[in-house]
Amino acid sequence: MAGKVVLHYFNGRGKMESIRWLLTVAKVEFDEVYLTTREQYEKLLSDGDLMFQQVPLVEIDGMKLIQTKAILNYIAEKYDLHGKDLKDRVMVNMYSEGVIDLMEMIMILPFTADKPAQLKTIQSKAKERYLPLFEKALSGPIYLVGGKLSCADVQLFECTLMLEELFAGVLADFSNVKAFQGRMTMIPAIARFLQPGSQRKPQPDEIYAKTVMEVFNFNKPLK
Ligand code: GSN
Repeated sequence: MAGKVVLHYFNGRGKMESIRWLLTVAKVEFDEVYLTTREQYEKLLSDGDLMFQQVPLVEIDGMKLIQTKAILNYIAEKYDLHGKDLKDRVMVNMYSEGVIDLMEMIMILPFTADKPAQLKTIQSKAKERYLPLFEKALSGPIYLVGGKLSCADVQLFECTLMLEELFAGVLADFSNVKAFQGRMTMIPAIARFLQPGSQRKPQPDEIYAKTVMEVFNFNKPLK
């Protein structure tokens, strides 16, 4: 019997937060080991746990998995959150990849030298490229693909919350996306995760950014 799922990452959102969200929706409990020191990272490296010397690392079903998208896909497949057939699955993956592209722009904010410029890019990409597409996809259907909840919905939902944190009212012109967000918050596991005290992480702060920089020996902003 495989033990409890264990996440190895920083005590912050980053690339692990979508995994936390998906496990939550799949109703899978997880423990977390927070990476706070360079020594912990070096230990994971010397133990051979990080194939590409990167986290996230997730212990699940007796395996130690790396690569965020591979991990998300494994969880989605296992818990029936990956479309009903091959054709739905490729659509789920297309939507997912798009949302991840946008979320990655947000994720690098704490490490970006010119934050105002990055915020401007995120806002225009969100309003001109991503939200119009999802507004159309959700004009009628309850979920993005095949009338069935999938990892793409969970990621889009997470992304809409991130966007609203940065740009209040950003969904004002996207009523279908806003309605979708409202429906998603009614899913009991999601409602619980949104409550204070859950394993959901807050917006990145200075401590999070400093820890990441120290653990990886990065000494200047990304760009
Ligand atoms: O998606 C993935 O899991 C990989 N394709 C990328 C993982 C990654 O970039 N991990 C970072 C920390 S999380 N933030 O971006 C990482 O471990 N960087 C250390 C390094 O030396 O690359």
